[in-house]
Amino acid sequence: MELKGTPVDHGYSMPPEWELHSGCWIGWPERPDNWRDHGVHAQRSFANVAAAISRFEPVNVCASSEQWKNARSLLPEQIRVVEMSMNDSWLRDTGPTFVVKNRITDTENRGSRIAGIDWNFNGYGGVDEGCYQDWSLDLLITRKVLEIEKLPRFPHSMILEGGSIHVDGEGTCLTTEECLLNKNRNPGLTKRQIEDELKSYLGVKKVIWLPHGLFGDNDTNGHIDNICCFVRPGVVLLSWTDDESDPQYERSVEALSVLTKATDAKGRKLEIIKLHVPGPLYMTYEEASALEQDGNATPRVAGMRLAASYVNFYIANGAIIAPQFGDEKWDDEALRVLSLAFPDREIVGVAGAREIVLGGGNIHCITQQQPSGP
Ligand code: KQY
Repeated sequence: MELKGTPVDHGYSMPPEWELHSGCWIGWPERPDNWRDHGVHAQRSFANVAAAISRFEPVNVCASSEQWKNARSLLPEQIRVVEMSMNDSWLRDTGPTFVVKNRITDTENRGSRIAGIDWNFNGYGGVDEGCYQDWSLDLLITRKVLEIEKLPRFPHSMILEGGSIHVDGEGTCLTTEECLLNKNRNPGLTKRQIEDELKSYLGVKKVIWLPHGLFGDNDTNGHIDNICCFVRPGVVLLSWTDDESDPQYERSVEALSVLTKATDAKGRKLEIIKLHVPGPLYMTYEEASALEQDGNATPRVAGMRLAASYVNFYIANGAIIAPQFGDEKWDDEALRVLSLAFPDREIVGVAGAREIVLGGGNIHCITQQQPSGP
């Protein structure tokens, strides 16, 4: 069902990721120009992420008709596998941004307590600058998920991917100028107009803009979910490097400076926790050669810097599902920092995150939480 007007008009807002979920949605990788060896390695990593999350909340994996049987065979029984066609498998960006109605005392409020925003999508920047040429199937994913769940839908004409926003549930949104103000997304909208849309769709009162995302995150033009996220209201984790010769250093320092000066919607200064990036990691020749690149997607070449960051984790009910890249030094350090940041949650590291980052994102990018609602 399509709802007219904005989520805020109807009393909805986007809850923070740490609020209770009724489940999680994940896609299934298969396109051979993005996932080496026809996705077999990435599929194992996606399956490990899905299995890890399913210990804490119900998981739905969406796989194409060609891949349904394979996905079913690689996933634990308790995971629901839904047949769904898609151009690629980033449900954070192509699935619904769920919003909930908080005003439980409102007697007029008889509708669903949960709805989904169906943002417009252009394959991460359109035909000339995006990741792939045809996103017609991705454009239908949100509608399909909401139909399966029988939830109302708020369509929006603005191009926006879920990985480009984080909210604290108390009125603040974090995002990057590099992505949201990029001319390959919404060239007709000013910064002020984009802020206004975020306010009336997410229910936020203040937007904190970081200038850039993670170095090397060219696929998404710097999604926020690789560089910075909320731990709880007033506290953020920031992708960091101590290596001044790494181009990431300048970006982390720049973000630190903005965050240090910022106040959130409640007027609080932010506590900033640094989370060191792995590597730096690069695509190898062997990895690049196992891709079948036919011109329908942006070339992925040996030597390219991988957009690898530990900030790209998923907050499940009672747990943090965190990427592990096989980096002897920084994998353990990330788990340590996350366990201090989230003392009440089990920290679950998932090995094989390199296979996901080879495709351009990580655990947060492939997941989409569905809130339980009030
Ligand atoms: O990181 C993400 N949210 C998605 C990355 C898309 C990459 C496509 N090659």
